[in-house]
Amino acid sequence: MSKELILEQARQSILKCDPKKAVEVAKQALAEGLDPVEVLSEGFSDGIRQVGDLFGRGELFLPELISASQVMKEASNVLEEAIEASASKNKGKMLIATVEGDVHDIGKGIVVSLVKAQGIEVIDLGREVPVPTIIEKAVANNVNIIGTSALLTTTMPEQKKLEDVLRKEGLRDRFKTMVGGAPCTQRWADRIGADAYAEDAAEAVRKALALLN
Ligand code: B1M
Repeated sequence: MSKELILEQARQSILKCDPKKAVEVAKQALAEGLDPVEVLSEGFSDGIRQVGDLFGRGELFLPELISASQVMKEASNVLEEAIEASASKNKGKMLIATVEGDVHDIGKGIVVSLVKAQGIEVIDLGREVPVPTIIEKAVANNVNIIGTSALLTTTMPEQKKLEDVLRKEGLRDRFKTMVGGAPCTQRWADRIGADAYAEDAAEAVRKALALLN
């Protein structure tokens, strides 16, 4: 089957909320030797973004958004396993969390897989993680980079709070920080004083490697 057809089937499986098809397409993509990162970002992720647009325009409702994100998770699990299996040697340590009040963790999961595959050890704290917990775990695990993901305009301020608390506690120079998530921008990162912003998972890897250097 052609790559374009597989990518289109991946998109459609999300738009049609079909978990069986999504897992089947993910496995077929791997069997045909396609790049799992490309299948995730140009196939399934494109599908979930289209679902988000439909939801934003009121053409689709919350239960459908929830179902589509569950299908996305199932497909991601198959592909992320393949991405992580190709991981190389350890180049540093990064802690990643979705900020407090925010349950969106699909994109963070992709970032985690790609960063791990590049040989960076990742401590993934999951989602809805309060700033004090992020800092406590970063110190305890002596990480090099703290990365936070925020998908809601209402939770982005948590990324600023992290910078403020790190500064207040005299810990800011001990870590590099990276922010990401759909509403974030380089301008936001500059404004709050984060060391890096990444638009997608591939850029997150490039920026993390640069920060470690
Ligand atoms: Co929600 N949601 N959602 N949602 N959701 C958005 C974000 C929204 C834009 C949809 C819309 O209205 N069009 C909107 C936010 C509006 C805003 O803030 N201005 C929204 C809303 C409103 C909500 C609720 C409030 C809905 C409600 O309850 N009425 C609610 C909030 C709950 C909460 O968090 N407290 C809610 C809930 C949900 C679900 C639970 C149903 C589900 C999340 C499931 C999950 O993640 N486990 C969900 C989903 C799936 C979405 C959309 C459709 C898709 C998000 C996604 O997974 N994208 C989203 C619409 C959209 O983004 N267009 C939407 C695919 C993913 C691969 O991309 O996450 O951007 P992304 O990650 C990318 C980059 O951003 C970057 O790399 C990733 C991979 O390339 N990146 C990083 C991400 N983190 C990074 C960290 C880094 C570096 C890069 O360094 C550390």
